[in-house]
Amino acid sequence: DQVIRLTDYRPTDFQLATVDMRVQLFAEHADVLTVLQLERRAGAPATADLVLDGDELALVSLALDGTPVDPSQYDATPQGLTIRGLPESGSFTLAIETRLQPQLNTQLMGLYRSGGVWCTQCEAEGFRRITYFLDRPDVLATYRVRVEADKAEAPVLLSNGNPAEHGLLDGGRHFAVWDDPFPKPSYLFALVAGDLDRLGDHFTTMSGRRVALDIYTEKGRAHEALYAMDALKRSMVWDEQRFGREYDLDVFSIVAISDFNMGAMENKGLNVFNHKYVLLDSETATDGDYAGVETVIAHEYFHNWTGNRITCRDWFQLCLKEGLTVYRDQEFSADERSAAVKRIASVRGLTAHQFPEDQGPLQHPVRPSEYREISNFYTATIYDKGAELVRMIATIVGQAGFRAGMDLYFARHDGDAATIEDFLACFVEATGADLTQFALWYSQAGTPVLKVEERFDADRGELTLTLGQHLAQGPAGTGTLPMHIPVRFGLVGANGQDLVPAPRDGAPVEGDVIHLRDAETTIVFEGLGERPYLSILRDFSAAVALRTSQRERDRLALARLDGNPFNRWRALSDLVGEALQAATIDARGGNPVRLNPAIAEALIATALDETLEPALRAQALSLPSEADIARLLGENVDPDAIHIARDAVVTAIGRQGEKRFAPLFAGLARQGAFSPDADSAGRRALASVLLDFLLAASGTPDRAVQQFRTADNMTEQFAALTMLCHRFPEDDATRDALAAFYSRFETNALVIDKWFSLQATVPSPSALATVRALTAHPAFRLANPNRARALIGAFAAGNQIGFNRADGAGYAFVAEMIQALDELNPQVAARIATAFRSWRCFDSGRREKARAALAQLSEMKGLSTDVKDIVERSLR
Ligand code: B3K
Ligand code: ZN
Repeated sequence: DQVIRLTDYRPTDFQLATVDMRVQLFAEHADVLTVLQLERRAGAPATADLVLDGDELALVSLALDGTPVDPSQYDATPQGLTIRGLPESGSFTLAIETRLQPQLNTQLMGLYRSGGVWCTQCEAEGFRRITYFLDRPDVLATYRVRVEADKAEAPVLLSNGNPAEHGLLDGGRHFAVWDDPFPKPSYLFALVAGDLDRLGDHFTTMSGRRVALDIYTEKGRAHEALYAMDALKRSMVWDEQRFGREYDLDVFSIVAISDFNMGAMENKGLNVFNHKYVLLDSETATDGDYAGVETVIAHEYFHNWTGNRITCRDWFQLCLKEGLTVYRDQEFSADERSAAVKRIASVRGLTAHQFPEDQGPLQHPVRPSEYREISNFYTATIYDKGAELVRMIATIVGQAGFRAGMDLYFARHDGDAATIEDFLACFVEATGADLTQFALWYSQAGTPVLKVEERFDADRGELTLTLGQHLAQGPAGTGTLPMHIPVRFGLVGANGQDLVPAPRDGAPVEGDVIHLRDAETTIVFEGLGERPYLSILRDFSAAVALRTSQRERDRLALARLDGNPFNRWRALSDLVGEALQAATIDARGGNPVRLNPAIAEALIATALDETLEPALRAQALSLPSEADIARLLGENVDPDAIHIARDAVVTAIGRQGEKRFAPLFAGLARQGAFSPDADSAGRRALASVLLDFLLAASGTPDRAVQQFRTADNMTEQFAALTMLCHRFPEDDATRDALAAFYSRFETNALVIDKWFSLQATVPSPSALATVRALTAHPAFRLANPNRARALIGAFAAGNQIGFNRADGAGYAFVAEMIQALDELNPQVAARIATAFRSWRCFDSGRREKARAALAQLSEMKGLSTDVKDIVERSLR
């Protein structure tokens, strides 16, 4: 396995125009005939060989313009096909036959079977597991695909594009032909065949075209796709209104599959989804699941323009489609739900997942310059930091400028395989902005620290701000130059009103944005009659780690007064974060944990503040997680102390607020039928955090038992079960509830996944024994990615004290499971292995145990490139 470098990019020697495929599906094998129409590129060497990618392929036959090719003219291996002596000019056809065994494909890349259904996953390099091909995103072609199968076994036959023909064949078989008129790279190819139910609907586009919308599910479950269908239609409307983007084919289909490596895939006109992001109803899915379905449906749909109509030149440009599409789905959710709550949730996700990645051994720039295994680069950095960069561009050029730049991007690059430079050029040309320095964000890895100091001169009425940026050189070694950081801010007056800032002439301030470009900048605001409260980095306008000199008093005031709801949340969150760090130091020293009652009071007041929407109050009351506290502490972390401290802080807040929380909790009880809408979900979220405080204060499980028994929806039932398991793991009531839950939902894999993850995340050193025992449970299947993630992934990434046990048994167990999983599915194994990424933050005892587990893993024979890459980078 070698390193692929951005600087080595060059176009192919051959150009591909059309792909004509026939895929014949049988019980034990599949025959694939692929006819490529090719031509040597102008200027390419006349003698250059055609080198096609393959992965575990078997060549059956090869013909050039209808004549079999002499074996002396080509070399075929499972990993590639090289053909010599092809025509110097003019177009020619190559017919390639391969034979596959989809039923044995446990990697779930290429063509495989899931619950009897044939389906494909090609991004990034799965198409080469179906046929020999120029399997790279800058090779675009139109596809015509004929699928054949037994009619009873696979009444539904799908591929990309529009339906062209279908009919019967001998022996109970049938066929369907699909035509995709839009040139696409191979990673967007899809094929599905099986006995599926269909939920049908339609959408009329802004220009009046009727599009058939179909969601395919396993038998008997089409009704569980109603919410997904609704989300799809809302996404289609939104993209027309917000970005002027219309859908382009006659059909748009989604297929829900139970064995899937990730969330979903945006194949042209035929999205294939993990069924987790399609199927749900109120009895089996939580509010979080509803929000997840809405987001993923929107995300994949938005890819039709940002990813499919305009794709990436090479995989180094992955954030061009992923960061941009995440930005688009975030904006959609902000418009459909509450913008402030969505922003808080996104930022919490970014700091919980991307920051540790960016600050540890797996750090890489948003546009990497090299990789060994591209599957390992579908990361929080590419997706979520990538989205933050797009958001920063929007902040720099303004909303109207952003739309103008996007319009130019769509107009200029439709049908292209584009680069980040192409994208940035559109904003520069549309708005006149200079993004030269900003572009460093794409190449420099790491989280910049933004330091803000303030000084108020009461006599002169002047506030002086000193802003400094610092980027430490990390393991990626990608540079530390000062970047262009847009810092949104406000000056808050004593009554909470925003003062109009008057920066001294020449200051880099435009409206409410400071443009920090230097390592350090000083800005003076004049004409202030009183000292304002500084509300800095509003809405998290840049992906930085903020350090302020702000005092507790100011933060408490901002938590009450700030007109920017995001910053109001952050003021509280910073206060609580600092309190939790101090509490951890107390706990570690064996001292009683203290909490400033004023901080608890600020939280309680926020909970009771009826002017704030319940979902926002719920966010304010959800304390930083144990992993968040570990990240804030940064080094020599003792997760057991964190657990004790956090629990003590929750109990202290619960006791202080109990009398006020109880009636508030009772008042949130719903009248009438369940609804998954954002307001109702927000009320449930608030009730749920209140319940946790009440349980901590009372020390008895009664309220949770009651809620578990009477809930008529999964959100409330699962919240109660979670609190029982986490707070009262040894209680009989908990054991009974877990058993009742299992037998009620035994046949619903998605709910049983929740049952597994819940037990994997019980914060106790004994969770390891539970998890190990659950690997022998009859319902556990390592080969099913959702199940493997639910048990092993959840334990490794979501159980701070279980995984990081001081004796190293958690690390050893996870390493052992990664090795076993790697033999089946390297991609999923590698993803789980990323749980080790923060190992250097722990105390020296744990560090040594983690290093040993990683080192042992890296020496295993037969390890996949995927896992080896993660393990070796983690050790660097
Ligand atoms: N583009 C796919 C991800 C493919 C991951 C390949 N290992 C889903 C998405 O981001 O929309
Ligand atoms: Zn995506």
